[in-house]
Amino acid sequence: MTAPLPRSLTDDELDTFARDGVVMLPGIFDSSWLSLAAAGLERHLSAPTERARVWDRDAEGRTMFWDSMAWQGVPEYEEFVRSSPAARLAAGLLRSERIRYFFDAVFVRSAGSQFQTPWHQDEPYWSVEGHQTCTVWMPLVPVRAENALAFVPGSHLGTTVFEQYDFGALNPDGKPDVDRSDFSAVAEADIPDISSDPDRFGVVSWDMEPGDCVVFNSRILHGGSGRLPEDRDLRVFTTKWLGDDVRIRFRDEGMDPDFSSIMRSYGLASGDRPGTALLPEIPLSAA
Ligand SMILES: O=C(O)CCC(=O)C(=O)O
Repeated sequence: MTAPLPRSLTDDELDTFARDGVVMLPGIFDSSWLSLAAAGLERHLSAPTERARVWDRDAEGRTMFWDSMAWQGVPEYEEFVRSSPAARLAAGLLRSERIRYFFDAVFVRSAGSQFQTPWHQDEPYWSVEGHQTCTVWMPLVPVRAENALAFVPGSHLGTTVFEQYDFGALNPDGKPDVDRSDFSAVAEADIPDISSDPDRFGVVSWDMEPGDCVVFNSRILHGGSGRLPEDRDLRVFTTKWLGDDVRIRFRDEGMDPDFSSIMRSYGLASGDRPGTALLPEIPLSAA
Protein backbone atom coordinates (compact mmCIF):
# COMPACT_ATOMS: atom_id res chain seq x y z
CA MET A 1 0.00 0.00 0.00
CA THR A 2 1.18 3.50 -0.70
CA ALA A 3 1.68 5.88 2.19
CA PRO A 4 -0.75 8.79 2.33
CA LEU A 5 0.43 12.22 1.30
CA PRO A 6 1.43 14.29 4.33
CA ARG A 7 -1.36 16.69 3.34
CA SER A 8 -3.96 17.00 0.61
CA LEU A 9 -2.99 18.68 -2.64
CA THR A 10 -4.59 22.10 -2.81
CA ASP A 11 -6.82 23.26 -5.67
CA ASP A 12 -4.14 25.82 -6.48
CA GLU A 13 -1.48 23.08 -6.80
CA LEU A 14 -3.76 20.96 -8.99
CA ASP A 15 -4.62 23.96 -11.19
CA THR A 16 -0.96 25.01 -11.44
CA PHE A 17 0.06 21.54 -12.60
CA ALA A 18 -2.72 21.43 -15.20
CA ARG A 19 -1.99 24.96 -16.49
CA ASP A 20 1.81 25.13 -16.21
CA GLY A 21 2.71 21.44 -16.46
CA VAL A 22 4.91 21.77 -13.38
CA VAL A 23 4.48 22.39 -9.68
CA MET A 24 6.92 22.54 -6.77
CA LEU A 25 5.66 20.82 -3.63
CA PRO A 26 7.59 21.48 -0.43
CA GLY A 27 7.99 18.85 2.29
CA ILE A 28 6.27 15.91 0.62
CA PHE A 29 8.82 13.23 1.50
CA ASP A 30 9.80 12.82 5.16
CA SER A 31 13.20 11.68 6.42
CA SER A 32 12.29 7.98 6.21
CA TRP A 33 11.60 8.22 2.45
CA LEU A 34 14.67 10.36 1.92
CA SER A 35 16.88 7.87 3.77
CA LEU A 36 15.41 5.03 1.72
CA ALA A 37 16.07 6.82 -1.58
CA ALA A 38 19.58 7.83 -0.46
CA ALA A 39 20.40 4.26 0.61
CA GLY A 40 19.09 3.04 -2.74
CA LEU A 41 21.25 5.55 -4.58
CA GLU A 42 24.36 4.38 -2.69
CA ARG A 43 23.62 0.76 -3.60
CA HIS A 44 22.83 1.76 -7.18
CA LEU A 45 26.04 3.79 -7.65
CA SER A 46 28.08 0.83 -6.45
CA ALA A 47 26.51 -1.37 -9.17
CA PRO A 48 25.03 0.72 -12.02
CA THR A 49 22.98 -0.90 -14.80
CA GLU A 50 24.37 -1.41 -18.30
CA ARG A 51 22.42 1.74 -19.28
CA ALA A 52 24.50 3.98 -17.00
CA ARG A 53 26.32 6.84 -18.69
CA VAL A 54 28.66 9.60 -17.63
CA TRP A 55 27.33 12.54 -19.62
CA ASP A 56 30.23 14.76 -18.66
CA ARG A 57 33.70 14.31 -17.17
CA ASP A 58 35.76 17.49 -16.95
CA ALA A 59 39.51 18.05 -16.67
CA GLU A 60 39.24 18.03 -12.85
CA GLY A 61 37.47 14.65 -12.93
CA ARG A 62 34.07 16.07 -11.96
CA THR A 63 31.24 14.07 -13.45
CA MET A 64 27.57 14.11 -14.34
CA PHE A 65 26.25 10.57 -14.05
CA TRP A 66 22.89 9.21 -15.09
CA ASP A 67 21.27 5.81 -15.06
CA SER A 68 17.74 4.53 -15.57
CA MET A 69 15.34 1.71 -14.78
CA ALA A 70 17.39 0.35 -11.90
CA TRP A 71 14.53 -0.39 -9.49
CA GLN A 72 14.39 -4.12 -10.10
CA GLY A 73 17.96 -4.46 -8.79
CA VAL A 74 17.69 -1.91 -5.99
CA PRO A 75 15.29 -3.03 -3.23
CA GLU A 76 15.19 0.44 -1.66
CA TYR A 77 13.96 1.93 -4.95
CA GLU A 78 11.32 -0.78 -5.26
CA GLU A 79 10.07 -0.07 -1.76
CA PHE A 80 10.00 3.65 -2.52
CA VAL A 81 8.00 3.05 -5.70
CA ARG A 82 5.51 0.68 -4.14
CA SER A 83 5.08 2.34 -0.73
CA SER A 84 6.01 6.04 -0.73
CA PRO A 85 3.48 8.82 -1.41
CA ALA A 86 4.95 9.29 -4.93
CA ALA A 87 2.34 7.10 -6.69
CA ARG A 88 -0.52 8.90 -5.00
CA LEU A 89 1.09 12.25 -5.80
CA ALA A 90 1.44 11.39 -9.49
CA ALA A 91 -2.12 10.03 -9.74
CA GLY A 92 -3.53 13.09 -8.00
CA LEU A 93 -1.76 15.62 -10.19
CA LEU A 94 -2.43 13.71 -13.41
CA ARG A 95 -6.07 13.30 -12.32
CA SER A 96 -5.68 9.65 -13.16
CA GLU A 97 -7.80 6.98 -11.55
CA ARG A 98 -5.02 4.42 -11.77
CA ILE A 99 -1.29 4.81 -11.90
CA ARG A 100 1.53 2.67 -13.26
CA TYR A 101 5.21 2.98 -12.62
CA PHE A 102 7.38 3.60 -15.68
CA PHE A 103 10.98 3.90 -14.54
CA ASP A 104 13.46 5.67 -12.29
CA ALA A 105 16.32 7.86 -13.41
CA VAL A 106 19.10 9.38 -11.32
CA PHE A 107 21.15 12.49 -12.06
CA VAL A 108 24.29 12.75 -9.94
CA ARG A 109 26.71 15.65 -10.29
CA SER A 110 30.04 16.08 -8.48
CA ALA A 111 30.48 19.31 -6.52
CA GLY A 112 31.29 22.13 -8.91
CA SER A 113 30.25 20.25 -12.06
CA GLN A 114 29.55 22.83 -14.78
CA PHE A 115 27.45 20.46 -16.91
CA GLN A 116 24.00 21.84 -17.70
CA THR A 117 21.17 19.55 -18.77
CA PRO A 118 20.15 20.52 -22.32
CA TRP A 119 16.57 21.72 -22.83
CA HIS A 120 14.27 18.94 -23.96
CA GLN A 121 10.87 17.26 -23.57
CA ASP A 122 10.75 13.73 -22.17
CA GLU A 123 7.81 12.13 -23.93
CA PRO A 124 9.33 12.19 -27.45
CA TYR A 125 12.15 9.99 -26.13
CA TRP A 126 9.91 7.58 -24.30
CA SER A 127 8.37 4.34 -25.53
CA VAL A 128 4.93 5.58 -24.50
CA GLU A 129 2.50 8.24 -25.65
CA GLY A 130 -0.06 10.15 -23.60
CA HIS A 131 -0.76 13.39 -21.82
CA GLN A 132 -1.01 11.78 -18.38
CA THR A 133 2.67 11.14 -17.81
CA CYS A 134 4.90 12.81 -15.26
CA THR A 135 8.17 12.81 -13.37
CA VAL A 136 8.64 13.34 -9.65
CA TRP A 137 12.05 15.12 -9.45
CA MET A 138 13.41 14.80 -5.95
CA PRO A 139 16.76 16.29 -4.91
CA LEU A 140 18.45 14.44 -2.03
CA VAL A 141 20.60 17.49 -1.18
CA PRO A 142 19.69 21.20 -1.05
CA VAL A 143 19.74 22.96 -4.42
CA ARG A 144 19.41 26.61 -5.34
CA ALA A 145 16.95 27.75 -7.99
CA GLU A 146 19.77 28.77 -10.36
CA ASN A 147 21.15 25.19 -10.27
CA ALA A 148 17.87 23.28 -10.14
CA LEU A 149 15.93 21.86 -13.07
CA ALA A 150 14.05 24.68 -14.84
CA PHE A 151 10.82 24.66 -16.87
CA VAL A 152 8.91 26.60 -19.53
CA PRO A 153 5.41 26.77 -17.99
CA GLY A 154 2.61 25.82 -20.36
CA SER A 155 4.91 24.26 -22.96
CA HIS A 156 3.36 20.83 -22.25
CA LEU A 157 0.19 22.01 -24.00
CA GLY A 158 1.80 22.75 -27.39
CA THR A 159 1.65 20.36 -30.32
CA THR A 160 5.02 21.10 -31.92
CA VAL A 161 7.41 18.16 -32.16
CA PHE A 162 10.80 19.61 -31.31
CA GLU A 163 14.07 18.26 -32.59
CA GLN A 164 15.48 16.04 -29.87
CA TYR A 165 18.79 16.74 -28.26
CA ASP A 166 21.15 13.83 -28.92
CA PHE A 167 21.92 12.71 -25.38
CA GLY A 168 23.80 9.77 -26.88
CA ALA A 169 26.47 12.23 -27.99
CA LEU A 170 27.16 12.98 -24.30
CA ASN A 171 29.26 9.91 -24.11
CA PRO A 172 32.94 10.43 -23.31
CA ASP A 173 33.30 6.69 -22.61
CA GLY A 174 32.26 5.68 -26.13
CA LYS A 175 29.29 3.52 -25.13
CA PRO A 176 26.93 2.49 -27.95
CA ASP A 177 24.17 4.97 -28.69
CA VAL A 178 20.89 5.04 -30.57
CA ASP A 179 20.89 5.81 -34.30
CA ARG A 180 19.05 9.12 -34.46
CA SER A 181 19.55 9.75 -38.18
CA ASP A 182 15.82 9.42 -38.92
CA PHE A 183 14.54 11.76 -36.30
CA SER A 184 15.05 15.02 -38.15
CA ALA A 185 12.42 13.74 -40.60
CA VAL A 186 9.68 14.01 -37.97
CA ALA A 187 10.89 17.08 -36.07
CA GLU A 188 8.96 20.26 -36.87
CA ALA A 189 11.10 22.79 -35.03
CA ASP A 190 14.38 23.33 -33.26
CA ILE A 191 14.27 23.66 -29.50
CA PRO A 192 14.33 27.42 -28.92
CA ASP A 193 17.35 29.03 -27.28
CA ILE A 194 15.71 29.28 -23.87
CA SER A 195 18.86 29.88 -21.81
CA SER A 196 19.73 33.07 -23.67
CA ASP A 197 16.45 34.77 -22.69
CA PRO A 198 14.78 32.84 -19.85
CA ASP A 199 12.45 35.75 -18.98
CA ARG A 200 10.92 35.69 -22.45
CA PHE A 201 9.96 32.05 -21.89
CA GLY A 202 8.78 32.66 -18.30
CA VAL A 203 11.26 30.06 -17.05
CA VAL A 204 10.69 28.84 -13.48
CA SER A 205 12.81 26.92 -10.98
CA TRP A 206 12.93 26.82 -7.21
CA ASP A 207 15.26 26.71 -4.21
CA MET A 208 14.66 23.22 -2.85
CA GLU A 209 15.48 21.22 0.26
CA PRO A 210 15.52 17.43 0.64
CA GLY A 211 11.87 16.39 1.02
CA ASP A 212 10.66 18.89 -1.58
CA CYS A 213 9.86 17.71 -5.08
CA VAL A 214 8.96 19.12 -8.46
CA VAL A 215 6.38 17.19 -10.45
CA PHE A 216 6.30 17.87 -14.18
CA ASN A 217 4.35 16.70 -17.21
CA SER A 218 6.58 14.75 -19.58
CA ARG A 219 5.74 17.07 -22.50
CA ILE A 220 7.06 20.22 -20.80
CA LEU A 221 10.29 21.83 -22.00
CA HIS A 222 12.83 21.51 -19.21
CA GLY A 223 16.58 21.72 -18.69
CA GLY A 224 19.19 24.17 -17.52
CA SER A 225 20.05 22.38 -14.28
CA GLY A 226 23.68 22.29 -13.13
CA ARG A 227 26.60 24.75 -13.21
CA LEU A 228 27.13 24.03 -9.55
CA PRO A 229 29.17 26.11 -7.11
CA GLU A 230 32.45 24.48 -6.05
CA ASP A 231 31.05 23.44 -2.67
CA ARG A 232 27.76 21.92 -3.92
CA ASP A 233 27.02 18.55 -5.41
CA LEU A 234 23.59 17.54 -6.74
CA ARG A 235 22.02 14.11 -6.27
CA VAL A 236 18.56 13.73 -7.76
CA PHE A 237 16.30 10.68 -7.67
CA THR A 238 13.40 10.74 -10.12
CA THR A 239 10.44 8.46 -10.68
CA LYS A 240 8.32 8.46 -13.87
CA TRP A 241 4.62 7.63 -13.87
CA LEU A 242 1.92 6.64 -16.38
CA GLY A 243 -1.77 7.56 -16.09
CA ASP A 244 -5.00 6.41 -17.68
CA ASP A 245 -4.58 7.77 -21.24
CA VAL A 246 -1.13 6.30 -21.91
CA ARG A 247 -0.35 3.76 -24.64
CA ILE A 248 2.88 2.01 -25.55
CA ARG A 249 4.56 3.62 -28.56
CA PHE A 250 7.94 2.33 -29.64
CA ARG A 251 10.00 4.91 -31.52
CA ASP A 252 13.16 4.24 -33.49
CA GLU A 253 14.44 7.59 -32.38
CA GLY A 254 13.65 7.05 -28.70
CA MET A 255 15.63 7.02 -25.52
CA ASP A 256 19.35 6.67 -25.30
CA PRO A 257 20.19 4.24 -23.89
CA ASP A 258 17.06 2.57 -25.13
CA PHE A 259 15.14 0.03 -23.08
CA SER A 260 12.33 -0.70 -25.52
CA SER A 261 13.88 -4.16 -26.05
CA ILE A 262 13.26 -4.89 -22.36
CA MET A 263 9.67 -3.73 -22.75
CA ARG A 264 9.24 -5.95 -25.81
CA SER A 265 10.68 -8.90 -23.91
CA TYR A 266 7.76 -8.54 -21.48
CA GLY A 267 5.37 -8.82 -24.42
CA LEU A 268 4.51 -5.14 -24.73
CA ALA A 269 3.66 -3.84 -28.22
CA SER A 270 2.88 -0.41 -29.68
CA GLY A 271 -0.75 0.49 -29.08
CA ASP A 272 -1.04 -1.59 -25.89
CA ARG A 273 -2.06 -0.09 -22.64
CA PRO A 274 0.94 -0.23 -20.28
CA GLY A 275 0.95 -3.41 -18.26
CA THR A 276 3.06 -6.39 -17.08
CA ALA A 277 5.32 -6.63 -14.06
CA LEU A 278 7.75 -4.23 -15.75
CA LEU A 279 5.25 -1.37 -15.54
CA PRO A 280 3.41 -2.30 -12.37
CA GLU A 281 0.16 -0.74 -11.34
CA ILE A 282 0.60 0.72 -7.86
CA PRO A 283 -2.57 0.25 -5.81
CA LEU A 284 -3.68 3.49 -4.20
CA SER A 285 -4.90 2.92 -0.68
CA ALA A 286 -7.69 5.02 0.76
CA ALA A 287 -6.36 8.27 2.20
O1 LIG B 1 18.11 16.66 -13.25
C1 LIG B 1 18.47 16.91 -14.40
O2 LIG B 1 19.48 17.56 -14.65
C2 LIG B 1 17.70 16.38 -15.58
C3 LIG B 1 16.38 15.76 -15.21
C4 LIG B 1 15.53 15.46 -16.39
O3 LIG B 1 15.72 15.95 -17.47
C5 LIG B 1 14.41 14.54 -16.23
O4 LIG B 1 14.19 13.98 -15.14
O5 LIG B 1 13.68 14.33 -17.23
